[in-house]
Amino acid sequence: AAPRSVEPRTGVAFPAETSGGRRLLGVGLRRTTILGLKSIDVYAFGVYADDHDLKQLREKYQKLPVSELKENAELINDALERDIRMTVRLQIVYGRLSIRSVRSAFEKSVGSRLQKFGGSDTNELLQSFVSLFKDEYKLPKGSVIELSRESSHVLKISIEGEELGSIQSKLLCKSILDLYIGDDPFDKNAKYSVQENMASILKN
Ligand code: DAO
Ligand code: DAO
Repeated sequence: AAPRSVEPRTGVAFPAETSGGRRLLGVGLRRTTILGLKSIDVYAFGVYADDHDLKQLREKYQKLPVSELKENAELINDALERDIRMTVRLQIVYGRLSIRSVRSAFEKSVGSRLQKFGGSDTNELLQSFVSLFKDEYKLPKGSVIELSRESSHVLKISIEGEELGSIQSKLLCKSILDLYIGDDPFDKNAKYSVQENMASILKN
């Protein structure tokens, strides 16, 4: 079955395919709490992957039934690790996002994953990426950001179709994707849908 393409709580719609023919696998919502109290919806997101690249994993998983693949942690691990082109498309729903708060949220969320996967010496990598987020950018409601893992683990970031920069780092690519499909994802239903659709692509 095709994945749902509208994030239900925000009404944000995602194209079935994104740049380079990557296919939509799941949609979700990133929320946060401010002042430890109020919950806000920050952005809706869609997770995409290149079919052909995913099929690298076919040989390894083909023998398992879809029902098992949907729950298989190793499959997610391979999706995070391997040279598979993927994109996370974000659409901002919060109307008062400042670049300063994006930077500090990023340092927290991505920073914790860099530490989890890379150990202690990751601050320079984090700062080199965060330095791309210049104060003069604006992210009004509706803005679209794409975080893409290109071939050979190049992370590319674009806002409204304009490339902001790219950096080659397997660790950074993995850490960002982990926010959406890893162990403690922003939206469990989104992760579940991504994995279910990966499983069915591998069986086709
Ligand atoms: O206005 O202080 C505030 C709350 C801002 C919350 C920011 C969360 C940012 C999450 C990352 C967004 C990435 C586009
Ligand atoms: O939600 O915590 C998170 C991670 C969000 C990653 C988004 C990075 C977007 C950066 C855009 C910067 C624009 C100046």
